[in-house]
Amino acid sequence: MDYSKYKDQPEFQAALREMFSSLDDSVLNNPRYASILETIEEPDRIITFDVNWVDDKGEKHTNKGYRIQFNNANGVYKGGLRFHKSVNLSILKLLGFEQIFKNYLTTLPMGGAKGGSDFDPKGKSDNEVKNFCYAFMKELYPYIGVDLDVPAGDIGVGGREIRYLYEAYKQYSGKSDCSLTGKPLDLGGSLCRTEATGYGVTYFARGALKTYKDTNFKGKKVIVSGSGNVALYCLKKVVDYGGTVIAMNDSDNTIYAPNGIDFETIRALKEDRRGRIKEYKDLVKDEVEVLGSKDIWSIKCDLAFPCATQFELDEEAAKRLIANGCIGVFEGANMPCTLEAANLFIANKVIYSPGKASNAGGVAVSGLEIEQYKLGEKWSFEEVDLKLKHIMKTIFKNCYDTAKRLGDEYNLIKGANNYAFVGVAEKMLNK
Ligand code: NDP
Ligand code: 2IT
Repeated sequence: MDYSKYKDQPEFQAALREMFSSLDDSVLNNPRYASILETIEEPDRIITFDVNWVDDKGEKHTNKGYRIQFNNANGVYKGGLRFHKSVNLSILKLLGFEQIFKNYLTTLPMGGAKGGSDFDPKGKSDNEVKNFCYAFMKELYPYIGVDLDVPAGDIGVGGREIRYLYEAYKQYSGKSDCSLTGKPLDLGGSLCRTEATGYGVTYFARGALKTYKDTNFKGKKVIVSGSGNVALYCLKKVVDYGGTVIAMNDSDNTIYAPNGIDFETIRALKEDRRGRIKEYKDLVKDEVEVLGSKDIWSIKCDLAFPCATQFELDEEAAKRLIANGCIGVFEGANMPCTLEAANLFIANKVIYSPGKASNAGGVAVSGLEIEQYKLGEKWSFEEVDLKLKHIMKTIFKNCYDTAKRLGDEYNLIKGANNYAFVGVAEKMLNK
């Protein structure tokens, strides 16, 4: 595959390299898949628009808005919206491409999409975020719908933003179908969606630890990077299972708490007050050290859950984790490890799970939110959580069995990619 044509889209190029360098010869040389190997990198549709919004002083601003409808062979376009100042087409194509295969892995009927804006929600008032969300949806609403394209959250888009976006969607379209997931409960959201990605990556890790190393979370020192939606609920479930989360970060700082980070304290700081992670030190009596954001991977741990953003963990960080005795790295974020880092883990028999497999719990429960809407049902937290556990177990089994069949048991990149590529390709051929 010639990646050079994407030299101006380095993030997307990295996603293509991860996929195509992992495909088995039996897939790459199969004439049945020849045309698909050539065309799958092209999104079906890229929608771009200007988002014109007004701040609290009455000043006008314009941001870029995007929706990439990548592939709907496996069902309705599905994937989150990201609001972050770094957002561009290359990053969204990486995320949209990953989403195609992730969504197939969930076993639910969903195609792949992604979208967002370079709008920076940091330091904006609720009213400014609301103005932005309404302006964004004014442009996007004609392109989405429960049987067409169903966005959800991602970095910078949580319950508050989805509320504004959904209310705007209803106002502009006159419809109240399930055209967004991750909705607050009063707007028809699903129980356990908030927890789903973080819980899901922990369920995946639990199965992998048992299968590869015949061990569990009890007594393990764990690093969870980030401190947003995915990281918080990963911490919660790791602690439920007997592990201790000793470090987390945001883009400014790392907190190192050798006796463990308290879930409710960090949740309230980040979710309720939108505070910065270094403030945690003043909220607890325990010993807490505040370090630089990048220092997180220098801390000695047994398990690592990168849950912040793409390429946060590079080869140098991987070497340090391995030297420090880390036995498992489970991606909660999308492509947080560089391919060089991931290959180092695999070569050293550190369990490594690619995000498209281990963070699929979020979009899986989004799929269950759509299912509940279509059936006119409301499932209990326990029901959804049980279905999530089952889905994560199935994802692990399919990836692990494929890796083993290909003679590379520790290579879950191969496991996930070969399983999902063939599955998506067959859907495309049968469309
Ligand atoms: P949030 O916006 O809730 O949190 C993002 C966290 O990552 C924040 O702590 C943020 O810190 C940190 N972060 C962002 N950029 C950087 C950076 N450049 N360096 C260090 N830290 C950074 O997002 P989510 O928790 O929802 O998403 C986290 C990851 O998980 C993303 O990769 C996302 O694509 C992925 N994901 C999310 C799912 C979901 O359902 N939400 C589902 C599956 C995957 P700061 O506040 O300083 O920016
Ligand atoms: O990366 C992801 O899977 C998400 N941000 C969740 C997408 C969704 O549609 O729930």
